[in-house]
Amino acid sequence: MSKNEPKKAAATEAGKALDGVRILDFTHVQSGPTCTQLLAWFGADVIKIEKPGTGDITRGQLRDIPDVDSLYFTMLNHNKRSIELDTKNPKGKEVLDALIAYCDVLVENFAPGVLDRMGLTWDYIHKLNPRMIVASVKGFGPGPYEDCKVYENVAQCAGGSASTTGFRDGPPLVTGAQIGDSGTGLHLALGIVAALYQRNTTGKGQKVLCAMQDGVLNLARVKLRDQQRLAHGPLKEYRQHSDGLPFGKAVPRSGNDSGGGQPGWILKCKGWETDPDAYIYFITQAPVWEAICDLIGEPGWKTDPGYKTPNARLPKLGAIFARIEQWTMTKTKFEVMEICNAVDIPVGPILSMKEIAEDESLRKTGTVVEVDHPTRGKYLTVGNPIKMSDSASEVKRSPLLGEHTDEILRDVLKFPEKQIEEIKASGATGQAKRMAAE
Ligand code: CAO
Repeated sequence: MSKNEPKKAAATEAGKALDGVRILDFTHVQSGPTCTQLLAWFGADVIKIEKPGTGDITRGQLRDIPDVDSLYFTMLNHNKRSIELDTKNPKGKEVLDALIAYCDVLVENFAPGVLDRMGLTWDYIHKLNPRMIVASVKGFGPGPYEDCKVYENVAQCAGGSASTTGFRDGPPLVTGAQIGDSGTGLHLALGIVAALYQRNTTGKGQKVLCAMQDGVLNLARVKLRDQQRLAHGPLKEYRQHSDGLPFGKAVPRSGNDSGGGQPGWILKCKGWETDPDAYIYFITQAPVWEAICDLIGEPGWKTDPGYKTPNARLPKLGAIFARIEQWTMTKTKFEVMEICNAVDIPVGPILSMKEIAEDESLRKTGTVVEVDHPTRGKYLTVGNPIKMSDSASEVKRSPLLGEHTDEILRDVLKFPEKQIEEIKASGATGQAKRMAAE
């Protein structure tokens, strides 16, 4: 086999897209772990290095059961192996170096400068393993903020999401979706896979950097589109326009306006007085305008020049959605879904997390998965949202802290017993906890 060829899949793990790829997972909290979890679901062998005794800080955060790994941790670290390793201990550093030589990709999301302080400069890593890809999440790219520590909501604010989210008369809002952390992890995973592909030709590793600000901005790109459109007149699809209010210099918060060219809004459905999620997103897509008129009992709007065309409707969107809402309020969100989809009107029921957790179809596709954990018991998680016909994702529980320390020293790095004893005696691996195989 030429050194440029990808490694062959291990016989026991045949059939996964990233079989044979070895990931040195030096990630913590959310952004990095979501990236390496995706790679693990595609078949990569992900070895997570954790500080002895405490491990990834999320193990102990937002705990719902005392002394049990939190859901925060378990839901971000499936299909990985865990080794406890103090990388500042000389013996720990010895193990780390061996892992760098063994792996294909090092993924990290430490604060800026941490890797260098550990002695892991690009030159150092590359000397040990010229094929190593070093993939990092940082809050900001090079520039005035490059040294800042960053969490999810900082990225949402700096990436243009918060200033454009919320209602125009209210403060900026962060979203429930973790676009800063999980969004950047997803971007990074793509960068890693692309770098692995390029390595097939070059034989060399490279650095892959995803700044959370950049990742959020990439997801908010339609708002930068609107910023430039503002120079040429009002944003006519924004409710602000139909309400007769002028625009300022920057893209405003647009409430529940649709981001595309098809106006939409969230409307009340039957039961909204007591159920906070009895709402539906309703899109007045131009090709189905006539069907909408028939459904809501306004057949005259099909031919009335004041309503017939999308441009004629734009200044009246508020009144039009109020009329549609009179109709949706007579039905449950699921009835509206059924009636509208039968005539191709795009609508979206506002699903609560409870409804999603109980959704049978999401369970069937493996998007919502029940996992068993030795100390927690059964819990629900989100499986791999990317489905591949030849690389099925099986969701395996997250590792206990240091569960695979011995296995990695002995079977992966193939250290002799004497060396293992010395490493353990030095305290570099803490007190390894091991569970019998389930
Ligand atoms: N052995 C020994 N030391 C270890 C270790 C190990 N196995 N693993 C980590 N450490 C040490 C590091 O060397 C570092 O120490 P120094 O600062 O003395 O060099 C320290 O632990 C952790 O560094 P940190 O600054 O990354 O951690 P923090 O909790 O202070 O900051 C965060 C957390 C997320 C703000 C920061 O890591 C960051 O900005 N990351 C980049 C952006 C990012 O990913 N944010 C998303 C987080 S999810 O919302």
